[in-house]
Amino acid sequence: MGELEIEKHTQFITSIEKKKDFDSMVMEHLRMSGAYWGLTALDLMGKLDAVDREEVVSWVLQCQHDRGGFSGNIGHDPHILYTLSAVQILALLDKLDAIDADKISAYIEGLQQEDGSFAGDEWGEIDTRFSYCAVCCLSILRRLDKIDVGKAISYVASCKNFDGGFGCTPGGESHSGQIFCCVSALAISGALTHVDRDLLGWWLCERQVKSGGLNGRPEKLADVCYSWWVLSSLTIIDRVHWIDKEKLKTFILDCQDKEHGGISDRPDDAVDVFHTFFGIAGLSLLEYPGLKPLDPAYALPVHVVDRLIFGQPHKQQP
Ligand code: GRG
Repeated sequence: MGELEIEKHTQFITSIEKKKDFDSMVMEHLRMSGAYWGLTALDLMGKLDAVDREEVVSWVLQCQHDRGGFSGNIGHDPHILYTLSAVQILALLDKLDAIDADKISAYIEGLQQEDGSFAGDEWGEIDTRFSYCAVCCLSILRRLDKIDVGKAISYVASCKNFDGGFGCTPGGESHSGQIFCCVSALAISGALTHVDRDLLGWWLCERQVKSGGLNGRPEKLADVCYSWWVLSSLTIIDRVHWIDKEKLKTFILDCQDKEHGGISDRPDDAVDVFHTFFGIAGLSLLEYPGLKPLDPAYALPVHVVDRLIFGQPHKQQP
């Protein structure tokens, strides 16, 4: 297992920008989320100074469109997913004053539908991921009152299943990724009463397999990214002690490329920035020594959330 290779992971993340390989080409349209994963991972490791903050902020601002939303890269179309990533990056870098929060709020407000759900962009796909993006983004901007929060909560609650989990739309299969989105959206909106903690906690802790890793739904393979999607949800509902934390820690550390840095989905697979972030994020929730704590609902370091939302240190609601 060994230790978390902080120096190697820092090198891996900061070298991504210079690479012109296949991975960077296929990720070009979602660079904003890639930047959020990389920068947040660096901050958790105490290595954010390895990047040029001004350069990052200038690029983020160039991705904003007239209607207020952000795209995944310059020259692409805006989407709520990248709008959240952009706002998270600016929050992380303490640069929210560089943007017009009312304009972003108007863009998000325009995506809310009559039933309370959210479209991802002008093309109208509906998914509880977008409900989370809307609620998280507006909460960071302190403008939750710009949408119909009651309807947003009702829509998310309507996606709850008999097993305690949540899906993309009403009746959709429970999946750990969607559970993170729904539970976090409800937590941020102060509506966790819609969650059956014991039933959901049981379903989530059943995600741990023999290797110690977590899968996203029954009969699927373990993947490091579920260390975040499952563990953040368990943290919010206060049921982390229902899994074997040491075995999960070992699984994540076994997914490191100890020579070149980076973390993969499973041991010995190719590393990427998505799994590197979610591996480090999972370890942070497991209170791995030397890592800063990450807020399970906002997916931002606790010190950032404290500064933005609470103005002082806080504890997650029990
Ligand atoms: C700020 C952390 C953060 C998130 C923003 C984009 C988003 C909001 C949430 C995504 C939630 C989600 C659906 C995650 C799952 C991603 C994933 C690995 C999907 C793979 O699905 P399958 O069906 O994999 O290919 P399984 O593991 O089920 O076989």
